[in-house]
Amino acid sequence: MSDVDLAERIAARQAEVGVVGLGYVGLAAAASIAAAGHRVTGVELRPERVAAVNAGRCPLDGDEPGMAELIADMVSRGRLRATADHAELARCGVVLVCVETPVGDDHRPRHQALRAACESIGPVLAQGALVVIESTVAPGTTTGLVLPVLERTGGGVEGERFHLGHCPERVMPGRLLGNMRAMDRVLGARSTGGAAAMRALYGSFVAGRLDDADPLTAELVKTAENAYRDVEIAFANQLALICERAGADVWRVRELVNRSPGRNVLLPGSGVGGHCIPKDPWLLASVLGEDADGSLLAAARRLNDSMPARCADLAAELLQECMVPLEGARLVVLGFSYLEESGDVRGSPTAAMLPLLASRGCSVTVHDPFVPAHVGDPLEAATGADCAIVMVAHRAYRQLDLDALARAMRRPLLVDTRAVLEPAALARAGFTWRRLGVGSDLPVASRAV
Ligand code: SAJ
Repeated sequence: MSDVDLAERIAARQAEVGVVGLGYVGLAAAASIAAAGHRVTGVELRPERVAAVNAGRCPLDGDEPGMAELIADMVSRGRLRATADHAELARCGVVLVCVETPVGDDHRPRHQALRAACESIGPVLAQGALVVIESTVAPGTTTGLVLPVLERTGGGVEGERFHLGHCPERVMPGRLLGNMRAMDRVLGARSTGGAAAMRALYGSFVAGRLDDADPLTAELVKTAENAYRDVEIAFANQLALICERAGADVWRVRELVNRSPGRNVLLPGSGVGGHCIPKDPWLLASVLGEDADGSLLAAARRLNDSMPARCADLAAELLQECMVPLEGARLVVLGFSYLEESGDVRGSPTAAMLPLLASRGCSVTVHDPFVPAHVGDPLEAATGADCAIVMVAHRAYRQLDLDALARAMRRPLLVDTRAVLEPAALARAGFTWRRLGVGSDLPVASRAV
């Protein structure tokens, strides 16, 4: 298959597309590409996921607007099917790789799943097919790991036996299909033929900009955009810790800083969770080898990962100031997911904080309107509590009846790590409270309990 043929066949919807890995990214890609008129075969190791897709169901947790309907429609039209057999990729002119690329406890990239996928793809790959890595990988991985595995197992060199590219995904849980269609994409291709084929494919379902680059640039762009966000959040958290020590109010400080042109201090908070932001800075920093741990990126990661402990300390300090023994204190933690209005608990800062409270002898009740294990009436969860800790800026917490909350609790003490509750309303309801990033010797409406 010549380069031009492949691009033309893709544009004419005559090249079947394989998608390896039907997780958040792979499923959104498979459904979107099928919706653009291509035939798509998803390859997935988990049999229950293969069965769900072939039954026209969406196997993903959480609410993904339009996904279930689109999968059902594409499967019924015969444009999308799933299998566990990599051999079926032999029919495909394009193969997307959307497998997990985690980092270990040592913060080093774990590419086992990626390597295994490439080992399975190489032997069955059609002559001249395009392989695109969509997974977020450490810079240098596409050429340093994927290329040699595919050349060895495919029995030929890139540019002749197959084309290789990297097009990092930019999708967020809860907005998968919308992001898949709207977000700009970077086409990291190794050859002009590969670039033409990538542009033919992504141009068929992406409404955003398509920017040409090489694979290394594309890897750097993806890991850098998330590392940048992590450093921005770390700055906000660092400023919060400084304001606490200085006896100032970070929420007012950041508001005034952001009046300055070109400034945009993000929001301090209880920590940084999710699947992307905590991981991608380590993928980027891995380029530094032994120097990674001393990098700005590592410092930002350590600071953001220290925030759940700071939240536990705030509760301990407040209880101490109000002469409530920590041992045996009953706490209610409001928010378990990593992000407001979401049930996604990956990297939950609350999950990191709970053992720290337990080690101090506190008993804890957790509430979260989006996490099945913790749903219910927040007032019920707060019944008899000595202190409440707001960890996630869920809308439901902004709308809490604070008088009713104070009545339900044994003591009206509260820590607000996301500045979701108005101080005046807390004072009116008789609370004594601490806000993350606000010095404890600032005048507060009431300290007596
Ligand atoms: N967070 C803060 N303060 C902030 C912003 C976020 O503490 O000012 C915390 C959140 O509470 C959460 C974590 O950081 O625990 C991550 O939040 P996020 O808003 O970055 O949301 P994510 O994890 O879904 O990040 C995704 C990323 N998108 C992709 O990887 C395609 C990220 O690049 C986006 O910038 C982000 O969504 C977004 O803007 O929504």
